[in-house]
Amino acid sequence: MTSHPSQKHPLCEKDATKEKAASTDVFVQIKPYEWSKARVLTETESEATVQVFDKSNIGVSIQTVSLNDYPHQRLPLQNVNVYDDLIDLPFLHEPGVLWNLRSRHANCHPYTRSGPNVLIAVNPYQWLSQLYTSKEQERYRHSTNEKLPPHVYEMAQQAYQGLSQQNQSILVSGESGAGKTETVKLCMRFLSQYGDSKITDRLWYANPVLEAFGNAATKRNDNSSRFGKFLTLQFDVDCQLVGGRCDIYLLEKSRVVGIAPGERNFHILHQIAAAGTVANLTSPCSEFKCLTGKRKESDRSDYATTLEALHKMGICGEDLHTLQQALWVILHSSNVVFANDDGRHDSRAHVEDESSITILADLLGVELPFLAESLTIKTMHAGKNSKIQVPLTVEQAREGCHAFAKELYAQAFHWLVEQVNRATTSPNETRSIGILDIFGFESFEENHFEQFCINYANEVLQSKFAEDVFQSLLTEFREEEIDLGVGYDTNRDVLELMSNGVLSFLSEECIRPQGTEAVFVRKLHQSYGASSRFVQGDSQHTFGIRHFAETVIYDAHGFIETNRDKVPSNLLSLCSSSTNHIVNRVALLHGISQSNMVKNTVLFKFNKQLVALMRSLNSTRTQYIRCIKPNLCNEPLKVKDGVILRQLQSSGVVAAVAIARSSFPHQMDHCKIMRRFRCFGARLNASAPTKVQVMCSLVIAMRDYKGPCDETFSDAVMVGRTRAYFRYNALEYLEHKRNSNFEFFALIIQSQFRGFV
Ligand code: AD9
Ligand code: MG
Repeated sequence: MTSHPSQKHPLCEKDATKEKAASTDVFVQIKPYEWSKARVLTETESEATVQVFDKSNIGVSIQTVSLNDYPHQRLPLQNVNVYDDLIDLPFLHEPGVLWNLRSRHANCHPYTRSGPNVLIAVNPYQWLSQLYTSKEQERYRHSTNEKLPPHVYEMAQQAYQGLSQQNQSILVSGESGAGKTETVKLCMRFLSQYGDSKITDRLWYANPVLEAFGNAATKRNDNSSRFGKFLTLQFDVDCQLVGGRCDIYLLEKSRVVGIAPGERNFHILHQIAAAGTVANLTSPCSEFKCLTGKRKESDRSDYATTLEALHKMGICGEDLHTLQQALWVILHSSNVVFANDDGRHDSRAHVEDESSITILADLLGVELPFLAESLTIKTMHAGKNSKIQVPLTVEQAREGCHAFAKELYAQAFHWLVEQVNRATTSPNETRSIGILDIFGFESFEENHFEQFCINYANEVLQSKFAEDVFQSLLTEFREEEIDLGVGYDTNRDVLELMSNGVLSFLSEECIRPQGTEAVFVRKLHQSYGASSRFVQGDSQHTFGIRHFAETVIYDAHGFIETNRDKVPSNLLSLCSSSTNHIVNRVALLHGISQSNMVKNTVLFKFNKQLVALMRSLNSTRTQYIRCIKPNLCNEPLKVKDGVILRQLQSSGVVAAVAIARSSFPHQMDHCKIMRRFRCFGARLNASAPTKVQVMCSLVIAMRDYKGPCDETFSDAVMVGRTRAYFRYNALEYLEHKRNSNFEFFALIIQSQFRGFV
């Protein structure tokens, strides 16, 4: 569907008038990820001299571009209208998609459809209040025949309407700071219309609670969610919103003890330290080693907001006190310093300053000597009934203390999620809308275990995405009465490499007492060396995977320890003796499962969660929201082409549609075909052409057509009920021929004109 006039970018209007004269307007790839509009001045087989235009459509330079360097160096720029739906772009190529998104973004239209089930949301980084008024909500709620501009509300309303048939889900993805969490909140806000305020308020208050405990300031986002979330909104038999619950994935608990420069720990730790609410245990923030990063003026008042939200969730009194104490344990544990007497790295450690653990013992409700011993000595089984006590080195003691703090934070978070779910879940669920807010594909200079897990989840979700997009295309073709007769590439081989390969070899090394990462990588290489998806690394600790988005090289250092996720047994016994029931959970939940080492590994547990998630998603109708960052400095109205293109690729938007359209990537509706290619002699009724009429005019227009593999018209074009689909070169051939015709007529007119003179 073409956008209404107010949505047109000024550039596009200018260009539309010039379209006939500017016979060879193209997108040229100046460098990777950078496309510019240009006009071809002269052209040979291998290169073209072009006038390049800047973003304001002003010719800025003349350049010679080699047509051999990039496969799609020169792509025709036809119909520079701005479309609400990428599917309507006559040429589905990256610069075309980019042009469309960029133009919409400049005009404060952050949302664009890509087919019936996919919405692209380019983060506006400014609150476009006019888009989110209650009037707008009403408009989308009551839209029946009117096709409204693409919007998150449209997706939410479609999900709601679909409830009468089956459960629904909306998958929101994108990289950090792309706007996933805000988008989920917009969906929630829209769907809150269908519930009474008592329930919707409670659901709403779950957000500040989860964000206080699960979010932190990072370099890319001041309020970055450090966990994945699947929110299930529950509806009763009358389709009224009656409650909700959430599942969480992969909390980044390592942040508790290690923060990258310029980042902060979880908000709640800063907040509680700033507020200092536990009698006799207060310390200024700066005294806690785990609270690095800039101080926020609002930390103290934010804590008041968090407390209010906790109260709304029913977390108060003794429960709140227990939770606060657990947080203080984490803060104080970061201040414990281990030392040894002779300074040798392998000699026995002791706690340097006893006062630091006096507070800790108090908070944990255990005796001071017991705590000191648990932190510095490990008990090992020697034979059946005897145990020996082995003193720890400074390094080992520090690592044990870190493992304890991380696990305690994770357990506090899980406990909190249970309480939130208890407060918000309804027993009257008959239908549901699931909303997934999950980290997008990651590829950094160095990629570790966390990136592997995140990318594994993204591959799993991508396989569903590609299947759904392909299915919707099949439906479209069925409606067009076309038999497509093609399949599509799946990413099954990557999933097999990641689950059967990485997951099982890593598990093997995790349970082997002397397991090493080098052996894990070697086993992977031995079994998958021949796979096209496996890339050999340049050391014995690195390996690469060709993901659907791009190739990522992983550094396997730390894979085993992170995956084992062990809390030392001496600290587990300490936890079971604590008077704090959240601390007890560390021993109860972590300790029990430790008896089965494979089942306790991070990847095993995550895989199990993913399987459950996919099972539940597969029983729903799924819609997708792909959030995109327009620039890396989080500023409104700024667009960096490379940044957007990279995300389009890694979110699989263009790839998935291209997979689906691989055989017939371009399309045009019947009326347009008749209008556009009338110059080839088709004198037919252009306002309501029939399929046969369109077929006839295309046959005439393409009678000389020969594709790169000698295809003729019948191989290159499929004419459907309302539109025709073209193979890669076919539409280009028609456009080129049409432009040549115009030039020819222009010459005749010119010569006649000269004759008159
Ligand atoms: V992360 O993976 O949790 O680090 P998200 O969740 O993708 O990330 P988030 O929703 O937190 O990003 O959005 C980042 C920032 O973008 C917000 O703090 C807002 O300042 C900004 N944002 C996001 N969506 C919108 C919007 N619809 N309108 C205006 C927005 N600003
Ligand atoms: Mg987020």
